[in-house]
Amino acid sequence: MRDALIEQAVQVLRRNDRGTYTVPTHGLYPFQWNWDSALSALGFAHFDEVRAWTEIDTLFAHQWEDGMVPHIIFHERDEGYFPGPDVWATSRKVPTSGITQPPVAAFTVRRLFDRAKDKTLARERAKALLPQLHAWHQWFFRARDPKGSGLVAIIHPWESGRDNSVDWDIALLRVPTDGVEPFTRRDIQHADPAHRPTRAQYERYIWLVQTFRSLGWDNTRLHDASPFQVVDPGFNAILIRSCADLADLADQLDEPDIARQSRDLAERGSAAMETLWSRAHGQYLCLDRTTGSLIDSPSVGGLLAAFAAIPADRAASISRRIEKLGEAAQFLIPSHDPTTAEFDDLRYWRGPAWLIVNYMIADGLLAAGQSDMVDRIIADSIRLIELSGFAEYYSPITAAPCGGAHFTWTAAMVLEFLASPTTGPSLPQLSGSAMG
Ligand code: 9WN
Repeated sequence: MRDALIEQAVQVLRRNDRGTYTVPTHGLYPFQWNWDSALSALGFAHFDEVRAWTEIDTLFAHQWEDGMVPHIIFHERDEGYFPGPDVWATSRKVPTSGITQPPVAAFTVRRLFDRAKDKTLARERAKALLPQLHAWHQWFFRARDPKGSGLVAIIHPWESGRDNSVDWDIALLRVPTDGVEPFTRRDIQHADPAHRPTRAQYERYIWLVQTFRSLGWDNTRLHDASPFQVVDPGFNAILIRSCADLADLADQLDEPDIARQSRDLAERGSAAMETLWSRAHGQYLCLDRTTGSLIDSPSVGGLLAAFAAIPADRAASISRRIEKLGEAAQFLIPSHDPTTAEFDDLRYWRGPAWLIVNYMIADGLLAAGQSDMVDRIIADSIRLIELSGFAEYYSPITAAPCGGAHFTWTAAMVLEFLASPTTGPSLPQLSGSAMG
């Protein structure tokens, strides 16, 4: 069974490979997405290290001059996705969107580097990427933390990667819909509308895009101009982890300045993360920066905080939270608490389980010594694959496959879970035969 799953995962990656980048899945998402690519490279590394590095190189070839790495790169024209390049209108030679996504790339690069069989190649590629990764991280603190709080805000739900999470509901109501140009959604032609965000949410997503576009995508203005500014613990944990990983990598690659600056950013972020802790929920919560209040929404974003180094008692509490969620769900980890009224087991980020999130939480909890919970998360992830294939996401109640099929990052995570020396502690090592 394990070898068959590995073989299928490799096939999914090959099917979505466009040579120098991968699409998340055929049809629904026909371009390169930022954190999809970064996480998918981990999968490629199991059978083609050169291809893994190329995925990251392509992503960073489209970094903006100010340091931002965009969330979508529109390498080829395709009318199957909305909003396409004409809506974003960012005036790039190869069109891109104008917002970003969770900065998981430095974590990936460090992992590729540490595990590399071809050390010479890894050194060369990592060394070249180091300043670009650092520039992106610095951009975040400049453009999305203008008051120097140590934590960054997202200014569009799409930046979080958890597009329609319950976390954004109240803040999103502050985004108007007047003046939104007429549009036709394409996503609901590929996926079940009951699994996707609502029309009312899309109108607000597009209002934000139009507003940022009218400001010329000038990142010195967008943060303050946005009526939506949310500090997401999951997003910040990814940034903090990436800064810490970049610091270690920079030490190994003899770049002391990048190492020191990255370590400072990670330390400041970790200290500030404590302001997001909720004793009542036993997990971290989002902060609405426009009101200054924590958002009372116990979502997986607050559990993903474990991806960064957090105090041991916090990690233990998060582990207990996940255990509790497991009493109401058959499959870990629901993206929202199943005991709340807002939970919807099929609708995207309002309940379904996502393997990439499982992977990052498991990775963080493993480092924090929560290995029993890690084993459970990995076992549930594999059960989802066995029952429902390589879907975009799954009902945590029934395991029903949702969204797009043959999903790239889901396949990459399966390779990580089944073939990885660091995240599959209780699973015996595989022979390389199926990886061909
Ligand atoms: C908008 C590609 C992306 C993921 C996101 C996921 C979804 C896009 C969409 O798909 O978002 O970026 O159109 O729904 O929410 O996390 O990167 O897989």
